[in-house]
Amino acid sequence: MSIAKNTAIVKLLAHEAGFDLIGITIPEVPESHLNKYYSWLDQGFAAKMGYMHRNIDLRTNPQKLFEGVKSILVLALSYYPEKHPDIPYNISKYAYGRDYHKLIKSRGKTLQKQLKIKFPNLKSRVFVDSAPVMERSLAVQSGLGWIGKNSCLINREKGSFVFLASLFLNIELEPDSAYEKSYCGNCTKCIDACPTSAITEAGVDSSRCISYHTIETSEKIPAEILKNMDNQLFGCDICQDVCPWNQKLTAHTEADFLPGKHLELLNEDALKNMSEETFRDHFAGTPFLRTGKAKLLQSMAQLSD
Ligand code: B12
Ligand code: SF4
Ligand code: SF4
Repeated sequence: MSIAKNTAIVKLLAHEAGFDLIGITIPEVPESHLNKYYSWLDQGFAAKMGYMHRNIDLRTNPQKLFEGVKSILVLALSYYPEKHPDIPYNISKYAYGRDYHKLIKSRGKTLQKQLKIKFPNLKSRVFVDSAPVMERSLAVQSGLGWIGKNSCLINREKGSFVFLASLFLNIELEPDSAYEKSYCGNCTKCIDACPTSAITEAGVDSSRCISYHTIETSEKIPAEILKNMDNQLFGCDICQDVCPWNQKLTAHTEADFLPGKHLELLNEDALKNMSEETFRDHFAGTPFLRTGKAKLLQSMAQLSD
């Protein structure tokens, strides 16, 4: 079969597996993106996420992560919801429902199975978030959108409330053209709205980002950040909420991303009286599990002080 035909089949199967956006790129990270990454690290913008300094070789060289990779299928799934659930805290939209890694991994596996039927010699691997893969960079390379001033990948139809994933494949496919344009123009809404001035020309400074302080570290939220926070318990969507490209989006239809039962017990009283075991049972399969009860209670106490 021709490369063009194979490409069409792969894209069709990826759509059928339930992904909203699909692009293809070659397994190379452009130098301009690498330089962005290095300068981000050099400025200390990874804060205490030590893992961002590790496995640089794998991160910057997809061949080393998956030997024999010839094409990368970049996949995106919208999680834009209808409204914020009625709960006592502000939480990021991505935490309303079940942990997105699970749904995306399972869709990725379904896709792998379907592809294997069409291409018996296929070898492939799905990556979502946790592996040393430069997902936003790959998304730009595969034509899905541009990197906004808030650092997010923005697609003209789906906006930026999309998760990214990639499927590394050992077959040759026709790459899409990289996204060369930015549609941010003179807009600076995200920079102006960020309550902690975390958005810089060199990217987001994690040590100032509310998302980092409420999700990625068990340390207390520094007073200087806390004083600018508006009841944000878990993550931050401000720089995306204000973005003009996110104003007329259609809500997702994923049952997994609808507000879940776990939100009913996301309050100080309930958590205080909950054993670790009950916490793990109740928050199993949600993004709150990894953050843990102690950090959530600590943030709740800080927010109410
Ligand atoms: C570390 C990390 C964080 C850190 C640092 C964020 C940051 N901006 O770098 C913290 C904890 C703060 C964070 C927060 C959030 N994160 Co996060 N995070 C990551 C992770 C694991 C790595 C990102 C990274 O490498 N950062 C370093 C910077 C330098 O790289 P980069 O942002 O990817 O940008 C690269 C390219 O875009 C390119 N590039 C950037 N700008 C430009 C401009 C031009 C002109 C060019 C040519 C290239 C270019 O170069 C960069 C280096 O390659 C990725 C998953 C992954 N494996 O990639 C998820 C990821 C970026 N996060 C994601 C999400 C959803 C979030 C939050 C929205 C969660 C929340 N609501 O709280 C916030 C958003 C904050 C923000 N404005 O960025 C999604 C983003 C989806 C999207 N549409 O962009 C990802 C892709 C996870 C996923 N699989 O879906 N995150
Ligand atoms: S996620 Fe919040 S704190 Fe982080 S850069 Fe965006 S607006 Fe600023
Ligand atoms: S708010 Fe404006 S500057 Fe920021 S990402 Fe959106 S369009 Fe770009």
